[in-house]
Amino acid sequence: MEKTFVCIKPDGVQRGLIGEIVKRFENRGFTLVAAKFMLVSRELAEKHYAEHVGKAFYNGLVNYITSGPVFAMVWEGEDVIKGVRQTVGATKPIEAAPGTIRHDFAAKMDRNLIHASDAIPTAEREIALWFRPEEMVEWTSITNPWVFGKNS
Ligand code: FUP
Repeated sequence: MEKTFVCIKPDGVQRGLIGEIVKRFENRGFTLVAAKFMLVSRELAEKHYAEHVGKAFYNGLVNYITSGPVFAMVWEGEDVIKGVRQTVGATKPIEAAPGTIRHDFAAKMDRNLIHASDAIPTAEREIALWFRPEEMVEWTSITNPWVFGKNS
């Protein structure tokens, strides 16, 4: 099943939003398959944000993600990449739809609480960057047929 990488950034951790955010993905029926609470090294931050090298906001972005602990996760489910991005909301919180995490808890792009992969190749790259294979827990949630079941 499809997997995506999600990271609650230092502002989300400092503001005590880990439980609230995890609950929203659990509520949708997605399955948590890896998680760790950690500090992000400059090296990891630079690899994660490699596509933004040279942009005006790049240094600030690396400073932000390395400024305190983060909660990194991998979630699994049908269309989980799209579903998680939908629950996260637009990059600029002021443009995020009501009910999304960024709408409900954030005010500006520089403190937008959370990262989530935007496509299958990105998700594969980010999961491999942040997690070792042995940190991934393969399991099947008993709710799957009630969330991802198909009528026949
Ligand atoms: P998202 O996938 O929604 O996290 O957004 P992007 O990958 O486009 O951007 C990554 C991060 O860079 C965002 F969380 C915020 C930051 N950013 C800026 O600070 N300025 C910009 O103009 C674009 C992105």
